[in-house]
Amino acid sequence: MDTKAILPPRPLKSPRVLIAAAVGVLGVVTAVMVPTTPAGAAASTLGAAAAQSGRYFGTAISAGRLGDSQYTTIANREFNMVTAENEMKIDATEPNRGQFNFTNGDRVYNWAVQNGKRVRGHTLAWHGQQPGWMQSLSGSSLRQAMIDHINGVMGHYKGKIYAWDVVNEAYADSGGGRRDSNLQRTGNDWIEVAFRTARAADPNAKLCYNDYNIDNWTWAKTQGVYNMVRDFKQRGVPIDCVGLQSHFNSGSPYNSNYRTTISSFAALGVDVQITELDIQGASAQTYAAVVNDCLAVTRCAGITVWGVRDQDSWRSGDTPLLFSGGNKKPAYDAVLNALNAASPGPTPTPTPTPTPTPTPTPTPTPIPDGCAATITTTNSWQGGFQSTVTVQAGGAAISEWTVRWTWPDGQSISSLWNGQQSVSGSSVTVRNAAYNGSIAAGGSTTFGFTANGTAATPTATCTSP
Ligand code: 9MR
Repeated sequence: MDTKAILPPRPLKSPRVLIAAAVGVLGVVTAVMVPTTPAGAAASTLGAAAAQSGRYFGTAISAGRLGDSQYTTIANREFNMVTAENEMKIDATEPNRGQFNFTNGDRVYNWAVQNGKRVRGHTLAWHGQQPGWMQSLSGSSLRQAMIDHINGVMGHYKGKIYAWDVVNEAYADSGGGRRDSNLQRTGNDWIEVAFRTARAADPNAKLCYNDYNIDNWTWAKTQGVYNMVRDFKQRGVPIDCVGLQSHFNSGSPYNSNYRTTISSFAALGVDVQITELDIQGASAQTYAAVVNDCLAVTRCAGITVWGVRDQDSWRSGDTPLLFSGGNKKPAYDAVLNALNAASPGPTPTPTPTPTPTPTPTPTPTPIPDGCAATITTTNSWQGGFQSTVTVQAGGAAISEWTVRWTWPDGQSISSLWNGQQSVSGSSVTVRNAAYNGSIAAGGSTTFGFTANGTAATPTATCTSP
């Protein structure tokens, strides 16, 4: 989806006064490493300036530009959060059903992490950039493919991603309802199924709903998403954050009620992340206003701009970013100054170190044959279930592994990720995938599957030659 139909705003018929009911916040406080900028001294990069108030400042990174030293120099210096612009999307990561490809996703991920940055994952369930095989699916097979995709990608990046855009752009441009799509036609509950699957797949990642044109508080689309998030919080559907893409242009301009949008979502008990910021013409004043609106709301966790230099933008003709070639634009200075002017704000409370309770040292169970495997059930429903299998190396590193088990009651695997399966009757054999055979001494990896039948956790054996 390269162009978006930007429809005229549809103000609510009777804008409602939002009662910012303080809904219990998630009991999770992420400790952020804040680079030390001496008190009173202004930070000289966007990432360091944002970190002064416990926030991040990120950019979209494209794997194809990592060979451009002007690009990587700016990106490395200025930003401390990275989103893969296209490389973790569905068409990139699962080009054929059940065959995952993380080559370019890993390029972006590794560049970010090797340079000390955190990573936002973008995106798992979306009507856009679906591979052909997924476009042609419908009904329960599409629903299953969505679940398998979330498990495959989140399993690969488990424990490594700060936040995932679990569902992207599911609302219609006008009217406040859902967008029609093949995913929507699988049933209105597809979004919550995606979030529940995501929580089980990586409990440490923040789970976001991400969309464009939900920046203006009076627009019906904003209200539609707000009502969904409120409903999810009330019913306990796991959601941690809302991504405001914030692509501002003449059809969808910045409005001063943006701060109300941010604070209203935050009052539901979710973080707000500005995920794809760009502003047609890059007005310094508008960029500063966006930053100040985020800084005004404690739960506005950070800002990501959608590209480094104007020439990198999906809308390069709009010159919407902070750099032109290697040069900082006036908007850059406005953003840096606004971030530096922020009050130190609530220093993120470091997670308190629990007082250690003396426990008897468990006798480690020796791991035979170099590895051990444990099956756990992560999700179950009528007629099916989902499991994660942890493969752990013993006292020595291993370079390949094979896990075997026998089903007790005729269960059958419907889809498996991060491994290669062969099945003979009730006996299952799973070998490592090309990318996860090597495990350091004492380390572990996981693979997962969905299966038909009653949830079971048979004893699994692991061998490594
Ligand atoms: O910037 C991305 C561009 O390179 C792709 O061609 C396009 C294809 O859909 O996606 C762009 O990124 C989009 C993001 O994934 C979701 N929100 C809108 C972004 C701009 O279209």
